Formats: sequence, structure tokens, C-alpha cells
Amino acid sequence: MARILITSAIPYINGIKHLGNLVGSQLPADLFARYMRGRGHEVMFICATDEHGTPAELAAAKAGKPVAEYCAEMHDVQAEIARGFRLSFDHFGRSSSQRNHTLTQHFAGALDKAGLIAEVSEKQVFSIDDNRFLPDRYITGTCPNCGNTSARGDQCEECTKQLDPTDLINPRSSISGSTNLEVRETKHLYLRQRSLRDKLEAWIDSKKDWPILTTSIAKKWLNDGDGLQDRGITRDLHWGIPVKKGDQPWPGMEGKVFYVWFDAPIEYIAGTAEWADANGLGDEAWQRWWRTDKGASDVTYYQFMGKDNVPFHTLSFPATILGSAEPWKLVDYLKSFNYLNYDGGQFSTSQGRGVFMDQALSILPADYWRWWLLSHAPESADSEFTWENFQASVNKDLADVLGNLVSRVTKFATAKFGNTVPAEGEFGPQETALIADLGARIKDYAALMEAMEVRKAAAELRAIWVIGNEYLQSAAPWTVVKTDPERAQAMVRLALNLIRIYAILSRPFIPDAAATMMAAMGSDDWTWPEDISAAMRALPAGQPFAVPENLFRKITDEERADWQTRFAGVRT
Ligand code: B3M
Ligand code: ZN
Repeated sequence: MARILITSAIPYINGIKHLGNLVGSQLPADLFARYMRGRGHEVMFICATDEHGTPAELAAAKAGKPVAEYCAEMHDVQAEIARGFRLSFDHFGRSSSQRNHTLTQHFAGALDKAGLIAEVSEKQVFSIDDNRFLPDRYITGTCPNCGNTSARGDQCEECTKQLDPTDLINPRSSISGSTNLEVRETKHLYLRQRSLRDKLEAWIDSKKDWPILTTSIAKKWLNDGDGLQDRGITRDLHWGIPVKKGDQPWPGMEGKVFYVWFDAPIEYIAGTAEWADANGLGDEAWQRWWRTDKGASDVTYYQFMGKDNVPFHTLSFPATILGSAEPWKLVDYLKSFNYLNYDGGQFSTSQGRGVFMDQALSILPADYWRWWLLSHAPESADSEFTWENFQASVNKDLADVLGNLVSRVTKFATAKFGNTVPAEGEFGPQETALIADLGARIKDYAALMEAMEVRKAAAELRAIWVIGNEYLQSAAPWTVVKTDPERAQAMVRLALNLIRIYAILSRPFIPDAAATMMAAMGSDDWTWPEDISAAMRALPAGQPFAVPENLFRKITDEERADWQTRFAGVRT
């Protein structure tokens, strides 16, 4: 049994995520966590809300709520939706937790002790009317690159150029709109990442098995232009983690907070501590996942995220960990994703374009979405959601291939032999061939799941469903029963066992349908079918089974057209 630590990028608190966000981080992380648990490994799967920074403050202001209250409410909203999608986090934490405050301040202190923090005086825009500095999104103006008149201080959304607030032409406050601004000196802490460059490069080079998408982004940031830059890790904001050295004040840094991207990845660790607290466990319970001096040296750590988050996880966060010179666990494998596009364009949170997680669940259960998203995960390239494609996948893969097999077998068996697993007859050459084929395919499927080849694993799972259908088609128990009912009983017994095995294999993708199938077979034995021949005989003769409710329904053309128009515009 291995010990597997899994984290998904933690979603920003401001608003509900769209399906593109989901498939790029939380959902594939959940798939992997469920698979690893299914194989009997010890898994710790952590996610959280990312609650600091200007997006949170501005969204709270827009909602007319104190930021702490806004975050608490939005955390609950996101947690509820995560449950709706059956995301099986061991803990869904909050980056604003006391645990994260303490750990973030601890890391800053350790980095300072290691000589890796520089205090830098820099010029920043100050709003006289608002009586505050205007970092990042607090300032709006004209993009010097493309002329967009509503570019924000950190980035222009039109041309995607990264900006500094002082780059903007005709700047104004995003809070009051005031143009009564001046540039003032302010002091900030910088993490001296440049001095960690060689260490980071050696570490990245040692990761031979990482996906190309991950290493190419890491290398680009390591070597592009002037190479790795030192990075400001503090901000002049009210909401965030107060700047301290451990539990000591930091002279000159009063009233400042850490930058959101400094504390957010530390929440992976803090979230595990929150898990321990929530379960009444002591510090050793979470430290054995994170401290190599406290048992974490036998942990394998996997991260999941969209490609835009890769630089922060291959350079910035490792710089924090390596720079601390303390025995914290570094990531072992970083799985990153391209973007999912929406019906000829992009998903966009700011423009409300696409399908958002709450909307998706309001029209169909989680399994339908999970299956489509995972079987079309944007791995080697960007991929695209279209309603036609969604309808076709659901109707073919889930309703025709899997759902139909389950209902046909259980209905036929009940009609001919009653509600228990029939006892008569032996498996013949056809069954032996199916069992051999299945055994080989399950091995392939397991290898793909272990390699986190999400799309290929989905395709293999579908192929496993298909061979069951092909077997039934050619064995034709509904014909055989007329001349040789004993043979037909053996076929039905095999098919019922197949349903149980499909439940086990499919569970990481479609957990609700899997639970229904398992319950219908009157079993609760989720043991992985390592010995396929034994697994095909697992349901004892005479065991009661049931005909499950329709596992998957088809999406009609009318529904598809309706959803297509409903989600074509902008979310209000
Ligand atoms: N919250 C960005 C995002 O939601 C950011 C990820 C943090 S991971 C530590 O895509
Ligand atoms: Zn621009």
C-alpha cells in the first residue's frame, strides 16, 4: 500500500467556477484520488478556496459585504457545488484559516533567516481620495500595448499583457473612479528567487517523467528574457495574512499583507492541518504527509492544475519550500491541463460565457458532466465543449453502451430466472475468451489511470463496456434460453458479475451510477478485479439482485437546442 498525497489548484473565492476550470484541476484530481483509493492505497486529497488578494476584496465590495463575511458565504457555496460534483476531498479548506496564517508567516520567517528576503522600496500608485495604495486590480486605465481603456493594473484582459499599475495610461481608482492619484514610495518584501535558480533548474531537470506541457512552461520562465525574477511577496492591502516573521512583528511592514500567490500554495499544507483539526487529530497526523523528517519520505505527491498556474507551482512555491531549508515535501508529479473552450469561443468568468458549475448541475446529474469532461480532457491540446458533442457522448457511451447493457441483462435475468443469480450451467469458450480479453484490458486501463492519461483511460473504459455488449450480442442468451436454459443461466451469471466489475472500474469516472450498479447486484465488495477469473465468479448463485432505475437517460434534440440558446449569452 502506497501513500498518495493529491492537491488540486485551489479556486478563487470570487464567484462560481465554469466547467473549464473544473476539468483543468479539481475533476481529474478527484478521478485520480478515487482510483488510488479503489486500489487500496492511503490517499490524502486536499483542496480549498483561495480567499485573498484584490479579486476577493473587489467582489465583496461589489456584493456590498464585509470581505470576511463574503468569503465565508462563498466558501460554503463552492463546498456545496463540489459535493454536487462528488469531488471527494478529504478536506476542503480555506486559505484564510488560522492554520494558513501561521504557516505562511512561518515560511516568511524561515526564508528571511536563510537570507532570501530583500526589503525593496518601490513606487506605487496612491489614491488620495481613497487614502490607500492601489495595487493590481484596484487600478484601471488604458493599456499601453493595445489601447483597451479598461485594462487592470495587473493585466490587460484584451491582449493578455502582464502590466504594472504604473504602466497604465490615464489611470483611475477601481474603487472610487478617482483620478486624483500620485506615485508614492512604499516598502515591500521580495523573495530572492534568482539565487535559487540553479537549485530549481536541477530539481526540474530531475523530473524526467513530467508531462511536456509542465516542463516546457517551467523552463520558459526559468530561461526567458532575464530569466527568473525576484518576486514581491507583500501588498498594501487590508485583507490577507499580516506580514510577520513567524510570530514576531516585521519592522516597517505594519499594515501590509502577503501577496495572495505567496500564501495560496501554502494552503495545501495548511489545508491538511485543517483536516487534522477537523478530525480531532494532532499535528503528527498532518505532518506525516508533509514533513520528510516526520514520515513523509514515503509519500508520493501529485498536483493538478491548469497551465496558467504551472509557473507558480514549478518555480514560486518550490522556491518557498527549497528556500526555507526545512524538510517539507516537494511535489513529485505535476499534471497540467490546456484549456477547454466553449462552443466556438472561450469560457470566460468575467464575461459570464459558458456553463458554470451550478448551472450544469441544475440541468443534469454530476455523472453526465464528469464523463464528458474527463473523456474530453484538454491534455495534449485545448479541447472544445459543444452541445452536439455532449449529447452524442452521453447518448452513446452512457445510455446506449453502459446503461443499456445493465438494463437488458437485469430485465432479461429477472424475467427468465427470477431475482437471484442463477446457478446452473458452466462457462464455455466464449466466456473464457471474454474473461481473457477483459483481463488484458483492465491491465491497460490501470496503467493509463496510474499514468494520469485521462482521455485514454476513458477510452479504454468505454472499450471495456463495449466488449461486454459484443459478448452479449454474440452469445445471445435470449435465443439460447429457448433451447438450452442452463447455458443461458451461465451467460446471465457472467453478465451480472460483469455489471459488478463495471461498477468497480467505472467508479472514479461516474461514482453515482457505479454505486447504483453495485447496490443493484446486492454487493458491497469494491475489491479491484486483480484476479479477473475469480472476480467473474464473485456473486454467489442465489444472491438477490435488482433491476436498477434507468442509469442514464438520453438527451433529446429539443433539450440540446434549448440549452444551446440558454447558455449562448452572458450569465446574469
Ligand atoms: N486560485 C488560480 C485559479 O483559481 C488560483 C490557483 C491557486 S493554486 C495555489 O485558477
Ligand atoms: Zn492590452
